[in-house]
Amino acid sequence: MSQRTLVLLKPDAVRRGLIGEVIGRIERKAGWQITALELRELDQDTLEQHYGEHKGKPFYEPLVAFMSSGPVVALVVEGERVIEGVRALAGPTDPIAAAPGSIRGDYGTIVRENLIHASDSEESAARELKIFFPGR
Ligand code: IDP
Ligand code: MG
Repeated sequence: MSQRTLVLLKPDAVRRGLIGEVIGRIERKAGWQITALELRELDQDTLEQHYGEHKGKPFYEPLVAFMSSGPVVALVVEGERVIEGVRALAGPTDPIAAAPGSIRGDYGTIVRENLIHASDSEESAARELKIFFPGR
């Protein structure tokens, strides 16, 4: 089933020079296409919409500060089961618990600075794509 998902390479990935590494892993999956890609800084309003579900949690404010600490790369990826697939490439939220071979498992140590965001369901993907790439 072909799907679309929203991927963000977080400011740590951009600062550490891992854009190519992370995008390369996505590109090498058979049949997936990157159909939009942009380096951009995220404003508070965008982050509030994007991470609204986490508002009020202890990690919310530092997360928003981190996500606005430098540019991110926003991508739309399309292809077979891409929502589940990019989440699998990323690994679980905590990079120490993430298996080696996953993006978070290979490059992360800090939960907040876990390199990549990927939509977690069709509903989230539709909502997040509208925030980051309205009209596409
Ligand atoms: P996900 O990115 O794997 O979907 P979520 O639970 O949706 O994880 O959390 C969103 C982001 O908030 C995480 O990717 C991570 O950057 C940050 N985060 C989540 N839980 C914690 C925490 O316990 N401490 C610090 N940061 C957290
Ligand atoms: Mg999430």
